[in-house]
Amino acid sequence: MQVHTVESDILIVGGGMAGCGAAYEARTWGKDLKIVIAEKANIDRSGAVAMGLSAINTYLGMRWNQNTPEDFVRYVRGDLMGLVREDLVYDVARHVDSSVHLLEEWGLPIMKDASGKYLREGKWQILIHGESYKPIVAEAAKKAASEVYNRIMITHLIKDPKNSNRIAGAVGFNVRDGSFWVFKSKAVILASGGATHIFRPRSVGEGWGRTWYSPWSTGSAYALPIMAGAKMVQMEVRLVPTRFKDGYGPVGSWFLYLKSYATNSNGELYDNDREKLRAKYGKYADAKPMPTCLRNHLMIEEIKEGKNPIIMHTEKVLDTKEKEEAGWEDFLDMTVSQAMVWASQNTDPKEKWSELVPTEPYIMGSHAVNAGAWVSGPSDIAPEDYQWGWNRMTTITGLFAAGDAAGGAAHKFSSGSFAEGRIAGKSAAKFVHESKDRLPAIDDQTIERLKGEVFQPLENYEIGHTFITKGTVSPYYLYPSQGLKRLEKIMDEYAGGVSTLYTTNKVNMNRGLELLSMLKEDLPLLGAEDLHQLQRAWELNHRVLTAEAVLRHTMFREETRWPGYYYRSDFPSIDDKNWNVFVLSQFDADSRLWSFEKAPVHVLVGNEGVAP
Ligand code: SFD
Ligand code: AMP
Repeated sequence: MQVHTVESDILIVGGGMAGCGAAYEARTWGKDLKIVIAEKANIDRSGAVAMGLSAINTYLGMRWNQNTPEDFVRYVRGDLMGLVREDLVYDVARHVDSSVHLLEEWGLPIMKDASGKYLREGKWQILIHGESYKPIVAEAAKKAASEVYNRIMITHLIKDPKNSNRIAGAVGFNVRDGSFWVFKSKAVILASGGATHIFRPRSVGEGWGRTWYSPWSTGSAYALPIMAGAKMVQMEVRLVPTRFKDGYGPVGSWFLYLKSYATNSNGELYDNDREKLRAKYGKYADAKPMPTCLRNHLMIEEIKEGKNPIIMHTEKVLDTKEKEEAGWEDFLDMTVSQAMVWASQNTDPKEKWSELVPTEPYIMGSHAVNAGAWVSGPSDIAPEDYQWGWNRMTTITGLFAAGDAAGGAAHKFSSGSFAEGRIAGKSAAKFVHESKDRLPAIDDQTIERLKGEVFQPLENYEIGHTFITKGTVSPYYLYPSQGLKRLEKIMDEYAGGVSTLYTTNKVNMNRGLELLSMLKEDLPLLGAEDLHQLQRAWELNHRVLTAEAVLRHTMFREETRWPGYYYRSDFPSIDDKNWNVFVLSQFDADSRLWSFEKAPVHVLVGNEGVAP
C-alpha cells in the first residue's frame, strides 16, 4: 500500500465554506507558512454549498447602517432561546460584511435594488444568483493554499505522543486510489461540515438518501474532535428546519422575500400565536422574530391536532413574472430536487400550493443551531472563562474549528462560516508564529495501528464475502448502509426523531444508548467491497459517535429548552433556574468514558435574554 506523508504548518480538514475562508486568511497572515487542505470530495463542488445557494443568510449591511453587530447578537440569542456564545456571534457579525464584499469581488453575483444596495430577502439575508457560489470561493482557496489534496477523507486526528493535549496532525485515505495519508502539522483547522443521516430522514424507500442538508455532511466535524478528547458544546440542539415536503425546498425566500404565508388544513394562520406560546414558554414567546424552534412548535401542535397538511400558499404570491422567476430560481439555485418534485407532480406553484413539513433533525453549528467544539473566544471581548488561547482554538492545543465544526455561534450560514474560517485561519497562523514549535512528533506505532484500523473494512469484506452461499448477506460483516439504517432507526425512535414527533425521555434514551452500544460493538465488523464503501464505513463511524454525543447531551439537559426541535416528556418546561447554561462534554478515548459539566452563559450585549 502506498503511504504518503505531508508536513505542513496548517492543515485544514474540509474545504467547504469555512475551510476555504481559513485557507484564504491564513495565507494573508502567514505568507511564509505551508498551508494545506485535505478534502474528501473536490473543493470546486464540495460541502453544503456544492449545489449553490440562492441567498446569503448573514449580511448586516453596516455600510448602509442597516444593522449593528449588537443587533445581530440580540437576534441570534433570541432565536436560540438564550444559549449562544455572544463573543463568538459578535466576532462573526463584525467580520461577515467584509467577507461578503470579498465574495462579490471574486465574482459572486449579488442582486441589487434600485438604489444599488444589496437586495434584501429579510432583515439579515440578501439575494444572490448563487449556482456557482462554491467554485468561486474554491478558486480563492486554491490560490491561497500551498497544496490542496482532494479525495482524501480524514478519519482520525493525531496528537503529540509527548503531550496528549497537543494536536500533531491527521490521517486518512484517498477515496479513489486507496493510498494512506499522514498529515503532520503544527496547527489543524477543523472545517468538515455538519451531520445528516443521524436521524432517519422522512425520505425512505425510493427517496432514501434525500435530505435537506448535504448527505455528505457526515459528522466528521464532531467525531474527530470527540475522539481526540476536545470539549464539545450544544450537541443536544438539533435543527429541525421547516421545508417544502419531499423536495426539502427551503422556506426563507418564500416567507421573507415573496411574502408567502402558511396555513393549516382549515385555512387558518397558525404560526404567529404568541398567546399560546406565552402560556407555556413565557418571555421566550416574545422574541422577534419568533425563534425558529417555536415556529416549528406551533406547526407540530397543528399536526398533533390533525390539522395537517400545513400549506404554503405559493399560489397567492407569484402574481408577477419577476416573482415567478424568483420562486423557481430559489430552488434551481440551491435545492434542484424541489423544482423536480414540482415538475414530477405537475405542480405549477403559481396555480397550486405546496405542503410544508418539519424535517428530520440535523446536527449543525451554522444554521439556527450551534452544536460543535467548545472554542476559545476573541481576546478583546470574550470573558475570561471563554478564553484559554488563540481565537477559535478548541480545548486541544493547536486544533481550531470553524463553521459547522465550531459550537456556540449560531446563524453563521454560508457567509458567517466563511468569515469564521477566516478568523480561525488568521488565528492559526498567529499560533504557528507565536508558539514557534517544531513539527510535533508522531508516534510510528500509532500510525501503523491507525492504518490497520482504517482499511479493516476492506479486509472484513475480503474474508467475509467468501462465506456467502446465496444472496449478499454475510454472517461475518455488515454493510455501511445496514449500519446506517440501524443508527437512524435508533435515533429516530429513541432520541426524538420524526416518528415520535421529536419527543423523548430518560428511559427512552437509556434504551437508545443500549442499542447504540450494540451497534458500536458491530462497527469493527463493517465490510467494504470497494473504496467507495470504505468511505461510507468511515462516515458511519463518525455519524455514530456524533449520535452518541447527541443522545448523551440530551440526557444530561433535564429540560425542554428548544420546543419544536425536541421535547423531553419527563422535563417538558424551560427551566432557566437550572439550565440557563451550556452543557459541555468530553470523551476520554482511553477509558471510553464521557464526562459532563455545565458552563455559564454570559450575556455581553444588553436587553436581557431575548431579542427586543
Ligand atoms: O436557506 C471532509 N445554507 C445556507 N447558507 C446561506 O448563507 N444561505 C442559504 O440560502 C442557505 N440555505 C442552504 C444551506 C445549505 C444547504 C445544503 C441548502 C440550503 C440546501 C447553509 C450553508 O451552506 C452552511 O452554513 C455552510 O456551508 C457551512 O460551512 P462549513 O464550511 O462548516 O461546511 P461545508 O460548506 O459543508 O464544508 C464542509 C467540507 O468538509 C468536507 N469534509 N473533508 C475531509 N475529511 C473528512 N472527514 C470530511 N468530512 C467533511 C466536505 O466535503 C466539505 O467540503 S438555507 O436552506 O439555510
Ligand atoms: P431557511 O430557508 O428556512 O433556511 O431560512 C433562511 C433564513 O430565513 C434564515 O435566516 C431563517 O432564520 C430565516 N427565516 C425563515 N423563515 C422565517 C420566518 N418565517 N420568519 C423569520 N425568519 C425566517
